[in-house]
Amino acid sequence: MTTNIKLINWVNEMTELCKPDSVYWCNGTDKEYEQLTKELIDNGTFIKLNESIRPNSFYCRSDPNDVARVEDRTFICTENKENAGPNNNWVAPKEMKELLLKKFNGSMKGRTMYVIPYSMGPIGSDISQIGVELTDSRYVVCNMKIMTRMGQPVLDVLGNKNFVHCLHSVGAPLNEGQKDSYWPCNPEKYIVHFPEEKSIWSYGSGYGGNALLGKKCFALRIASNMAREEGWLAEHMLIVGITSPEGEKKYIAAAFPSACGKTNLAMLTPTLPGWKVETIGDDIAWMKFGEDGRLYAINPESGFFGVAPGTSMDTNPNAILSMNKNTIFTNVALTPHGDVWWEGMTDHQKPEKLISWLGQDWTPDSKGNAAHPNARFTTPAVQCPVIDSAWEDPKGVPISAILFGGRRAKVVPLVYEALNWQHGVFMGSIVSSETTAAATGKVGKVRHDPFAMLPFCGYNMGDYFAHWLSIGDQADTSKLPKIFYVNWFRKDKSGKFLWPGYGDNIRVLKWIFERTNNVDSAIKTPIGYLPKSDAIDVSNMDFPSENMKEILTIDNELWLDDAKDIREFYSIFGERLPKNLLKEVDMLEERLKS
Ligand code: SAT
Ligand code: MN
Repeated sequence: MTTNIKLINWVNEMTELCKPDSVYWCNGTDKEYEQLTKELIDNGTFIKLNESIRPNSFYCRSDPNDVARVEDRTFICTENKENAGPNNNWVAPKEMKELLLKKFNGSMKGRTMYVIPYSMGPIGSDISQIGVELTDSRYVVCNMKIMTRMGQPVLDVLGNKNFVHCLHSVGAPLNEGQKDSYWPCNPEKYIVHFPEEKSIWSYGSGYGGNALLGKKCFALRIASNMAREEGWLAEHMLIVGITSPEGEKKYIAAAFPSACGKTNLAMLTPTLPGWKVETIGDDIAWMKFGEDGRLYAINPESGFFGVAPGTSMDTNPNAILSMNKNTIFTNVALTPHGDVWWEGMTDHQKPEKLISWLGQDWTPDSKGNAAHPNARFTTPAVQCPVIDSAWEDPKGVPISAILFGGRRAKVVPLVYEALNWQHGVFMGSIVSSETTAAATGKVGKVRHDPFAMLPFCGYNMGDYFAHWLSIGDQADTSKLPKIFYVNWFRKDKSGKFLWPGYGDNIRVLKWIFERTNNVDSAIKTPIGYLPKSDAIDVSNMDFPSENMKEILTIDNELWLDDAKDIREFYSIFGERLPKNLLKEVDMLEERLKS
């Protein structure tokens, strides 16, 4: 329980507005989780998986129209439109509030409103932040239990302090006697952020980042605003520890757009003997300067909400092992034994007969996938066999390198290194990637996704670039992480991936690791430092040197085309674009032409 008057008053006000049948304060215990999962089974939302194969795990199908983040229904409502920027949908706060008050009025009728106090980051860490989510979805409560630290211990540290107000409703009130749907939601969706009052109002969707408000809404969109005000960074990045055969350990953070293999990189099984990779986080990093002047990162989450399709014992054994118990699976396929399956799980052997994510009989001859391409597993981070011993360290871990990357079939080489911090910020700002199924819309289209933050930056991205530049100005440059750009997805002329990726990515990480120790293994090119031709370790691997040459080639003409495209993209930010980034394009073009 709590004596926090702000919280109590807000819960009362929202109860009056949403008119739930009852209000339940979550304590965060396993017993509570057990009760909620029972109720979800009774409602037809969860199917209990075979206890002897996958203990304490559940299968869930969503409404086929509620399967991913809805970027076109996501809003940043600031007083001044310019502060939301061209990267966000904007509506004036007053107008949006009026509309939302109508939507939320009575939206929880016939349901329970759950109060979820949660901490993003280890409870009590200086870097952590507290939010409270009010939701009428039990599915959300169960996922929040895995993805965040939640319940009474959070109220205890919250005391009388303020918190991020997060209101969520699936927008499906129940009339007296009306039977509930297995996945209640509303065709009309609003994912709305008010950065100036640090609140989130989410209506109509029960899925992932639309509904688990600690994740993208708080830990990225709201936190990016806090970070800018307070001089830190809230980023769409995984965090891993890498240990060399000599026993030297370094931490790196890496930003990739959704569904580009962040979870795989975060749990990588190295194919180079003696190297070790350990996981701190797979999606979000909050970074602050420590007393020693270095950047320290925490993972604000406590679970993984990972993409299931493509995950296998070959591609990511640690993810597979993480989810062998206590896991919620959403929109994968169900086997006759009461276990789960998805495309790419067992390449050699497809199951004979399944029930698809749409609830239909499915055989290998059926049309369409058995699992939705954005099907997810929600699993506790502690279950990862390679979870780093420092993953809950309240101080965070010191970051030696920052990686940016995207999915690009052409132009971008396997890896290159920034000339300096400002050039590195430029590299982050020009991230572009083929779109994936993590958001609704067309898949496979190249779009600019600066810092992999385009859908997650809660303010004008021009100001965000300036914030990144200012982090460099504040710091002792010798202590800043080095910045790199990687591209695992380059293809040859016939359309085949040139680089095997997955466990072999350690070979690129090894080069990066060595570069942070100033090893002389790079050559200066117009786009930055590239590995010398023999600098990427390809021992015990069948990788022809022609392929290495091709994957490290830069074509000046193609890069000049990209530079033009960058200018055009930059132009949408108008006056808010830092002049120094335009200078970086000028300098890039000069280097490419000389
Ligand atoms: O936003 S989600 O949490 O649904 C997943 C993602 O886009 O990375
Ligand atoms: Mn993500």
